[in-house]
Amino acid sequence: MPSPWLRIRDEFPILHQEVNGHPLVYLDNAATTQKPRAVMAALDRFYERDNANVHRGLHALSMRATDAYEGARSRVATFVNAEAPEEIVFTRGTTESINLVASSWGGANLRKGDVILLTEMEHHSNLVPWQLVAQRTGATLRYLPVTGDDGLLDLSQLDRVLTPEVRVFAFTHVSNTLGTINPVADLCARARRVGAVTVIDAAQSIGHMPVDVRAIGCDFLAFSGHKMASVTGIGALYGRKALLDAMPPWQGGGGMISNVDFFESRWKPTPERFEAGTPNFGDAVALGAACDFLDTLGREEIRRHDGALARLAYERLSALPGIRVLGPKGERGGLVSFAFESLHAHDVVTFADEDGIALRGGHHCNQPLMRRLGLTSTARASFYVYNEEREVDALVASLRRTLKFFGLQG
Ligand code: 7TS
Repeated sequence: MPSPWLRIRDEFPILHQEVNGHPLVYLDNAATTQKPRAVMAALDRFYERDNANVHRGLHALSMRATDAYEGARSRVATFVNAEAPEEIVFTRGTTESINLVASSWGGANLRKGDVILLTEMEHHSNLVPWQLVAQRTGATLRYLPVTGDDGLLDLSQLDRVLTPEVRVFAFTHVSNTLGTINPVADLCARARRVGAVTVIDAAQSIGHMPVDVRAIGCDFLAFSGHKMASVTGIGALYGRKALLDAMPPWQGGGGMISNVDFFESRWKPTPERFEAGTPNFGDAVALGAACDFLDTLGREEIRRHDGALARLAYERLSALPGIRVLGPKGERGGLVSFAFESLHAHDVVTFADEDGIALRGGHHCNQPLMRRLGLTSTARASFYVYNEEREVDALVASLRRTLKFFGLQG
């Protein structure tokens, strides 16, 4: 059988277009990835044949839709190596998954005197939900620092911050600004020793490398479908069953109750307890198809491919004048952020767009980290399975053109 990598770009129709008179070079994959034909076809097939509301009908289509939805749950469970499908709660994505944990687990378990431990490299979606629950419960926030330009977690500080008052330790697997891959299994083991619950933000790892919740040993793990070749509006929260079982609902409505009276109700078991209202079953099917697509490519291979492009970009960009390239020099996730001393990131991104290159510029929802690094914004190139070395060349050529335009070629 030919390798699925050989014709990978044919799987992504959107790549075959020109932007501003140049072939599109899509390097904004950390924001959202493109979707392969197989995922779009699964969505079409579902809506052309099986669509009906789930968990309520006794008719054929509703049963087929329910099977498709629960099949997707099982597929996602095997994708992250959960013990059971019940450990997968479908959500709108990483942000909603973290809000669910912070609101439901945090609301029920945190009190004054408790500490929520985060790191300085968290995305706003792994900061703000914890700030909200801290305000509600009287718990306080504490941070594990990041080392300077290398952008690693400062593990020499871990014993100082990971004290017995820490009830929950929430951290990202891969930083969306630095590209750092954190030692998540070690961090979970350390947290367990003080009895802290662990929450992993896997938004930037789930589509790029093997993610095995049992090998990692985490309690919760949050991710988004749209960053792993699936569609927007669907994602998941993995939660260890014993923890999910003990958590109260966070939204009320149809589908999550076993019995409702005028003054009180009883909840269904997990995961339905956390899925009030009609769930996003169509997009869940697309998420299951994306799991198949990524496993066909092989997640180790994806890690190697994306990491190699990011390291190449890191090296090539480091040779440009007046540039600061962020994050670790060696092993990194599939992205690289950079800032020029004398150029605003928005100018860099606008000039790249003229050359058909899609980058992201800004604070990447990492404002506290940016301040810590003495920056207000960076430009970022982020890679996925369909990117090629020639696209790193195109990026470097475009940046040279921009530097020349501003008289900064050194
Ligand atoms: N966590 C991390 C580490 C992220 O990179 C993102 C999105 C999120 C959480 C939130 O994911 P969502 O799907 O719920 O929105 N990051 C980015 C980014 O870097 N550029 O655009 C979105």
